[in-house]
Amino acid sequence: MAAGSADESLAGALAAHGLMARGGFVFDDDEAAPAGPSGAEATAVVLVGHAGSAIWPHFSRWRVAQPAALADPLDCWSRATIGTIAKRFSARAVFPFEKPFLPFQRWAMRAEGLKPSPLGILIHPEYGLWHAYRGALLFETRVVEARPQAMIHACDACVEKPCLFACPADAVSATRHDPDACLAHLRSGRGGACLGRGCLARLACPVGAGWRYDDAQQAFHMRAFAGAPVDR
Ligand code: B12
Repeated sequence: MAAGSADESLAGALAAHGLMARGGFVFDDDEAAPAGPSGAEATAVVLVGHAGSAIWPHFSRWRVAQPAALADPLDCWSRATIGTIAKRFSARAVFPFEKPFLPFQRWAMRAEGLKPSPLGILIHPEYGLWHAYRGALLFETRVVEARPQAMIHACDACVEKPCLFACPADAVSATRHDPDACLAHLRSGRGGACLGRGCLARLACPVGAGWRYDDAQQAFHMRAFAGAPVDR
């Protein structure tokens, strides 16, 4: 996380939308960094994301004012919200959904010391699987403090590993996650439970259960992932 009073106002600007800085780091001198706001290589990156359903009321309020047929509404909201904040803080905003994909998960591992769960999603010791990245701010001048890399990896301490037994499509195993099997199940007509309640393997994880997304948010993400129409 960046230091100083500008940092506090960045935290405030993000919190006004249910977002927060999810750590950051300075790119190594010999590393090819993405471009910053001027087009020169960025010096540092701060990840922007959320834990739990903090963004949902903000996004939902914004969405009712948008055309009903707006495609990829959460991505549009992220662009509008984080893009505006980036300008205010002389940063360049980049997004996890932009192609070619930027390595958001690798950045997050570096910034916060997180590791992947068997689902492919990074697990956080407090938020469990209930967090995500909506963008990142690339700075050319900003100094970001180094973060300790040794976070507790909750999956290592989990003995029963209920996530491995909860997926009706057998898409989750200790060694690989099979998104194609997940998608085939969701689109088969038998995936009603997953589409309605959210990913059953994710829900089976006992870590950070208090941060679980609310029902509307879970259904939105699963339907968006499956390419099904999303309710307003
Ligand atoms: C492509 C993609 C997918 C593909 C995965 C294909 C594949 N095998 O790689 C599909 C469409 C299957 C997918 C699904 C989901 N994804 Co996805 N996905 C991405 C995306 C856009 C790009 C990944 C990438 O290629 N990066 C480029 C490489 C160079 O970056 P990297 O950091 O080194 O890449 C790491 C990931 O690719 C990861 N990985 C490899 N295989 C898989 C498979 C899955 C399912 C995931 C999640 C990650 C993952 O390992 C790499 C090494 O660390 C990222 C955003 C991003 N820009 O990273 C989100 C992202 C990884 N996805 C995310 C999420 C939440 C999901 C879903 C849970 C969405 C949902 N429904 O809610 C589902 C999983 C549902 C399920 N049960 O299967 C989050 C993870 C957040 C976290 N806490 O870690 C990300 C970061 C997006 C975000 N906005 O935060 N995803």
